[in-house]
Amino acid sequence: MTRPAILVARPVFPQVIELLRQHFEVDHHAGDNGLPPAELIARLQGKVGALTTGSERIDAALLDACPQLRIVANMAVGFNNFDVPAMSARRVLGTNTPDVLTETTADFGFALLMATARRVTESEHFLRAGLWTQWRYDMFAGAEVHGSTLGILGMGRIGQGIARRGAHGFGMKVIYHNRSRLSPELEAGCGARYVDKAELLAQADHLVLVLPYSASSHHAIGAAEIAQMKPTATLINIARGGIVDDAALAVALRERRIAAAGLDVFEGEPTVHPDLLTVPNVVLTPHIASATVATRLAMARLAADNLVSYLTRGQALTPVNPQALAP
Ligand code: 8YV
Repeated sequence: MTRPAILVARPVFPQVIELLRQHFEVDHHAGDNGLPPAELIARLQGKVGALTTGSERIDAALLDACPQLRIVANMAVGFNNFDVPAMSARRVLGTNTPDVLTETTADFGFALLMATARRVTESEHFLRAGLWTQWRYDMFAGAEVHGSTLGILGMGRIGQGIARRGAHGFGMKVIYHNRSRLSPELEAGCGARYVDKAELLAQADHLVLVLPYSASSHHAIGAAEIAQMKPTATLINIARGGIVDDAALAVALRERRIAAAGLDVFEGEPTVHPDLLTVPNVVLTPHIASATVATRLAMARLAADNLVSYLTRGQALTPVNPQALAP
């Protein structure tokens, strides 16, 4: 009996490829660069499943060109690279990797907050450039973290993890805004108080973005929102590029309308807005919030388990559009 064929569209741990080879004919694109759309379509011919990352766009054109595709397993919790209605209409299941990356990503949100507030990378560049010849009382003096007000926009699992770290670890006053308010129990558990978006912008000393990307969150933080923030505030984006208007942010950073920003995600990544590369008061990282060895392995395993479970037993573990399978 011929085994089902799948495409792994990005380099993945060898042990996960081995696991997949126990069940499938595996075509593994192990190159460092992603497949351009036309090549992705070509490689998907004859494949019933695909393991993707957030950078492979699964849209109607791709689905129409790959009618045999039944499941796309994203190695990411975010799935804004999926056109979910188009997938559901064609009965293609999508899966993501929730939970396994929550605490690791919250850790990184805090790492970026700390690095940004305390000017860690800016001061390291100064040291490496051999400029440390004297001392001044305000040399790389940054913003206080402990005891300050932490604002969180988007209060899912990762947002709650960041809130717990802020409230319980750093004695911060935590405020949040979200489409829906948490239950009183969850609010108490993570020490956070619900506020409207205007109050969040006005009160936060450190504003962390952890909301999913969609048409309604596009440029949720632009020039008008930045203008409502404190001039001493920092802005941290570990959510998705496009939630922040990067061009407007670069202007605001240059003009010191806010103190600093920490960005792990960018509009049009891996390309970064050139103006962000020239302002000193921004910490830039290449979308690594979930990148610990253990967590990336757990994400890859969960994506692989979704493929195995669905294609061999008809049941996925973490589907994002179970409605695709409704009779
Ligand atoms: C991924 C992420 O590493 O899970 C997500 O949504 O943004 C990251 O953890 C990235 O999308 C690659 O798939």
